[in-house]
Amino acid sequence: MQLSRDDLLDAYRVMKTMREFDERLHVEFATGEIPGFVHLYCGEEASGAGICAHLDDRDHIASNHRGHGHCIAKGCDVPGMMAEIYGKETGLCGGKGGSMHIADLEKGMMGANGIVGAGTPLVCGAALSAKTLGTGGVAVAFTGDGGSNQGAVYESMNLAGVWTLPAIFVFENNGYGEASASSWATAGGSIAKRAEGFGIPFVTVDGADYFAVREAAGEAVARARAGEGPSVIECEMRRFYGHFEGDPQTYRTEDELAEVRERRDPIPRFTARVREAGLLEEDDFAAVDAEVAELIERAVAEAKAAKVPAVETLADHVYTSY
Ligand SMILES: Cc1ncc(C[n+]2csc(CCOP(=O)(O)OP(=O)(O)O)c2C)c(N)n1
Ligand SMILES: [Mg+2]
Repeated sequence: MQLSRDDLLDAYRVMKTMREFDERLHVEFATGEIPGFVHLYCGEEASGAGICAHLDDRDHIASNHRGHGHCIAKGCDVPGMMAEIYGKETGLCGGKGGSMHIADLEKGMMGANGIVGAGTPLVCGAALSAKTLGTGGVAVAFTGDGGSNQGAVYESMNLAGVWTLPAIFVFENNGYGEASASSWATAGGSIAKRAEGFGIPFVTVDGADYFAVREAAGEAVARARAGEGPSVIECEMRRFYGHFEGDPQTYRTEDELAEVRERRDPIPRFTARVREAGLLEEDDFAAVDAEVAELIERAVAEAKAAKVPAVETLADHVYTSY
């Protein structure tokens, strides 16, 4: 796979933005100023970035409760996301959705989702629409290892197989569903291999390796755009933090946490490869770092300064009539 300088800079910018966004939330959430729950994507960046690198405005994604990274990869406005998480009226959903319901339909981001496994049926809808209208679009569902055991996921995979939909089911296997180890909770030992029963091509990749994810996603997207139907990609990775902010992580040892940061961090693995190949210089990384730092600083300052939604708007946007 030969990537241009711009591709590499974009990849680094997206992963770094995801990382800094959630690292900052880790700090800000602890102050008590942010309502609701947040689930951080730190350590998982290569998956969302590598998959969405192939997507454009025709394409849709559906995310889960750990959705900040997916939103950023699909081009959602970062200050708008931050304001949404702070519950402010300037947020992408007017401050009424919060972390687990960030959506931006204009960007093809159909929403983070607090209902585990619920993104997959939405993706079948988007894929059916793309196929019917002939837009060439594809739709991608991001689901966790825990979510992979939801019935709706298999109904969706069956439907996508039956209708040859341009749908891609990405399973982000970070080793745990809340505190349950996926090795314990996954019958048969492989999430990806379950696709075989539906006649869907599948692959398992190192989800901390941006290049591996990007390559697998390229094949799946090409297949979908060519009218050859759905694919399954399982990305093996680890999250750096707890299930949610505040999780004491009694089910993980200190050694495991240290090992994860040392060996499974997708960002230094990406920069090392790119440096070795002489494709980007220190100054290039530093320029992106400065740009991202400025963006996150501005996003937090604007979110804090913004107003909460007016009481009179309480019932607005809650129901839709079609
Ligand atoms: C239908 C449903 N069941 C249970 C929950 C509670 N819940 C929230 S996140 C989660 C674990 C999800 O694990 P996984 O899919 O592996 O995603 P991860 O948190 O590891 O990214 C559970 C059980 C829920 N939100 N929705
Ligand atoms: Mg998980």
